[in-house]
Amino acid sequence: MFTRAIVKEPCANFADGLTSIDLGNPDQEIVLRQHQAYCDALESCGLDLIRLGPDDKYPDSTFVEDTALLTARGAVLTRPGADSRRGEVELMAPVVRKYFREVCSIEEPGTLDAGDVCEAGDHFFIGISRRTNEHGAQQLAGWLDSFGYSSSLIDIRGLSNILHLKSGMAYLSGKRLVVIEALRNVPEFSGYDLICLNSTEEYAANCLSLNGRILIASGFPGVKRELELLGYPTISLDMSEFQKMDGGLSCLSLRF
Ligand code: CIR
Repeated sequence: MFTRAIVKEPCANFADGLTSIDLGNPDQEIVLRQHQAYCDALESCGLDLIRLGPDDKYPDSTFVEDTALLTARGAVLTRPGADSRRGEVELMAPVVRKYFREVCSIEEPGTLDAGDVCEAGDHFFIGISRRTNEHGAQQLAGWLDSFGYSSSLIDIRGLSNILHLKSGMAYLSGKRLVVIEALRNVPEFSGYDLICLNSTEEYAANCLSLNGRILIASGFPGVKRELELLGYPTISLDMSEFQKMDGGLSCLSLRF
């Protein structure tokens, strides 16, 4: 069960953040409205929110997920792959230390964005991407091992359509994963039950399983139907403005 989540309000210059997609500029008023709806959804799943104020120094800082990995047995502060985001970790560190006794860090030359880390029960999939390098992934695997978790590394550098591993997959429950087509044949997923999304619904792969419900991006009826047929109640959220900045549902919070 998750009981808390850290969220951070989008700053006024959110539109100056990093992006690789050409979907236009986010509209700040809608950004704030969508962020509030996201916070409401977390609360409706039973989470108490730790709300951090906006920080104009870091336009991408509302994507808090990338700054830390929070597990039931300890936390790891990351070292984001993008220079413009590295300072976000310093701001997050005291918040994480307040709630976790065991706090480790990814150190140079490692880089790691926690958007590349997918927790699946006691196992973690770690993506090696444009942001997370092999040093960072190996350091994290070591920390997870010291916490008693297993992990496997998945190289996604050849996949141009996803920024992070979790842009293309999510863990639901038991042995069930949602994946995009390009990840269907990943050997590390053998033994898992895969829900494979068709190419028009790939953005919805970044869904979020929270205390028995699944938050999904709205506008993807196929995934919604499939999840509901499998017995998962869903909550749909409009994520249009975050998608413009390469962000998804998981990126906007740190759950623990
Ligand atoms: C970035 O490029 O770093 C941000 N604009 C988006 C980060 C999305 N985070 C995530 O998928 N965990």
